[in-house]
Amino acid sequence: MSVIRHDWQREELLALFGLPFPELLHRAASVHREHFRPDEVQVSTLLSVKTGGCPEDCSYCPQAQRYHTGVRAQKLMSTEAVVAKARAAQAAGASRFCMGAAWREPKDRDIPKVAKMIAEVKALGLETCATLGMLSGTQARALKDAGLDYYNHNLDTAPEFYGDIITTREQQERLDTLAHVRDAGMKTCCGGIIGMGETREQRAGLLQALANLPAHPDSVPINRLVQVAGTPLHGTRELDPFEFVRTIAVARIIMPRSMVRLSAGRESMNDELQALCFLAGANSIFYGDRLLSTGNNDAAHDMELFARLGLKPMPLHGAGIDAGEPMKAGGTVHAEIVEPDRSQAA
Ligand code: SAM
Ligand code: DTB
Ligand code: SF4
Repeated sequence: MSVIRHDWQREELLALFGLPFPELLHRAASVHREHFRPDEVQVSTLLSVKTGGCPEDCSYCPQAQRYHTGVRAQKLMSTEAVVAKARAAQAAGASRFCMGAAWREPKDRDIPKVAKMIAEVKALGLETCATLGMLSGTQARALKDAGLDYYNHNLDTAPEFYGDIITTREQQERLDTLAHVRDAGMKTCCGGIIGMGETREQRAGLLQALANLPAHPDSVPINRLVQVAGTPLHGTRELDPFEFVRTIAVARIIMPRSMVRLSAGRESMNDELQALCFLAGANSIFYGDRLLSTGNNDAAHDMELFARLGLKPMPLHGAGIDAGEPMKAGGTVHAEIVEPDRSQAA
């Protein structure tokens, strides 16, 4: 039975990364089954409610104003337009709707507008998520009061590589925002980007930082860098796809109860690579034809892939076979798909 740890050492993670591939996948798949049905994948849809024109210098990002990527700056969308998109996402099978804004941080005057969007999306019966940049404690509480379930704010990369990627804000400021989000009682969605030219040790460093947060993020988005012309990271050497799968597997092993999300970069993965990621313990995807400013996989193709693999979208309140209560000591580790007793899931 895997235990929840917050004291992972870099060497332990590197030892996991270095396991023979079949052994690593076996371990990850075993941990996955302790907490989740391996045939369920949670589907979230993203909407960019405020695109482009961002003052930050994140060197991967097509929405940073300073890079010439062709992304046009737009104003905050109207609540009506956001709700219409949320309805469509729900009708297409999404259970969570994530609203993203290309802001360093929201201004206080933006909060009531975003709060209204959140309240109306929540009223549809969707889980709500937002990613708006850094938040103060007061802003986090206002979003929580509006009905926000999750806040996405990524560590992005290992502490020692961070300064090579972003100079306009410190990683510590990200940790502060995550603390405000937890203190306000929201769930955290926090991950990073792989394939930015980091070393394996730095990939391990990102996962170590995530697992050693005061609470494991409820969702861990693992993005594979989407290389956009005009950004400084365009032209970065492509990562070996198996190294990406290893990263997913190590994330699953060290954060056993978290939803590990195959996030940006899925469009450039073939079906076989995505299947390996699901085998390695990924159990969430961004679903719908767009991410924020870039494209995503065709939704019909995703459903076809689910059908070919015998996967199904995770029901809204079915996040994990042990959701709500910790699994009883001696709980069975299933070696095959079994019907979990949903009466025990809150
Ligand atoms: N502006 C807010 C912020 O940075 O916190 C929220 C939106 S921002 C686009 C959310 C996350 O998207 C970033 O932290 C980064 O991890 C991811 N991201 C942005 N551009 C990406 C790219 N080209 N490839 C992969 N992930 C990317
Ligand atoms: C996350 O970790 N990945 C998503 C979400 N959180 C907001 C964003 C991916 C953005 C990819 C580039 C774009 O479409 O602009
Ligand atoms: Fe701005 Fe967020 Fe892009 Fe950084 S990742 S440039 S903060 S939109």
